[in-house]
Amino acid sequence: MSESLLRPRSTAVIQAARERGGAVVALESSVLAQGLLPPYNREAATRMLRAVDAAGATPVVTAVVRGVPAFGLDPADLERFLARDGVRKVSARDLGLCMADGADGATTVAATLALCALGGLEVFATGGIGGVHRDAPFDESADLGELARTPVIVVCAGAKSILDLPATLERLETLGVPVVGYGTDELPGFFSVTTGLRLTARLDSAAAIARAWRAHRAVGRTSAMLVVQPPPPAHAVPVDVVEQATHVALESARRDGVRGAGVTPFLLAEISRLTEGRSVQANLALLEQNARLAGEIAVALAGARA
Ligand code: PSU
Ligand code: MN
Repeated sequence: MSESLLRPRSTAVIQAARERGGAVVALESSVLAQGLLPPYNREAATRMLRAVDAAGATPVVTAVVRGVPAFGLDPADLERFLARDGVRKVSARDLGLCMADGADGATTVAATLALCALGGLEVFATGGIGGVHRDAPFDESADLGELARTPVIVVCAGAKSILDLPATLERLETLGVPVVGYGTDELPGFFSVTTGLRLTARLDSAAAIARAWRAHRAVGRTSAMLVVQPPPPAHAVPVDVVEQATHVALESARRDGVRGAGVTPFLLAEISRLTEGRSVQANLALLEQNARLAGEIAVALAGARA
């Protein structure tokens, strides 16, 4: 890693975490600055940070802070990101541009993976990854390409339900990204528990995931490994409710001509409105649960290294 590229505090955060046994979990910031509206984005940050910590690992939110890649946000920086005040949505391709402009950038899954590679982080928790969009198969999230080339365990609730999930699963296979169900044999539906899409791998403990990860790396694989778990059933939204809202939201996006990086935040906000906030409660619950599992996996990996 080129240490000089990072804020001094970031280097210190990673160093301190390594000294505590190396159990570190990266968290993205686009879900905070673009994916969820206030006050829910603050709740998401608090719940995820606590969950990683409670599992015995160190959480680090990745971002570009005033042009500098950062691992861990100072309280004042976090406030700016939560206020969504001039904070860009930064994918992997935007990192250099955001840095050169000295701007604040909230990192998507793709950009967070790029920063994980830079900082040597191996475990990352998010909500749902991007993937192949419905009715627009040429609109494929840059998350997929980065997952194909970045060796990081990504804990999520599958791909966001606004996407073409069968196509996304096929692309992950083509790209050589293993998809492992944690306590499930099927791909979760992000806001909902089931999709009916069968997975080819299932592991039921953090230790088993850590073992599979070490083997994946030992055999020279440089792709990510997706670990998927459904949202907690108490907060999940029934598939038909999500689908109905998604159809309406997609129609609005088409009508308003929403394009590019704006599509995902627009659809998530519309679905939240249409489900009267149920999707947001599911999103918060699954983010927390994913952060906890990522913390457990990071602890299992660190234990094996010690
Ligand atoms: N997970 C959530 N909410 C989000 C996201 C993930 O629960 O808003 C973000 C992630 O940062 C992901 C991005 O990388 O949505 C996908 O955006 P796009 O489809 O434009 O690549
Ligand atoms: Mn896109």
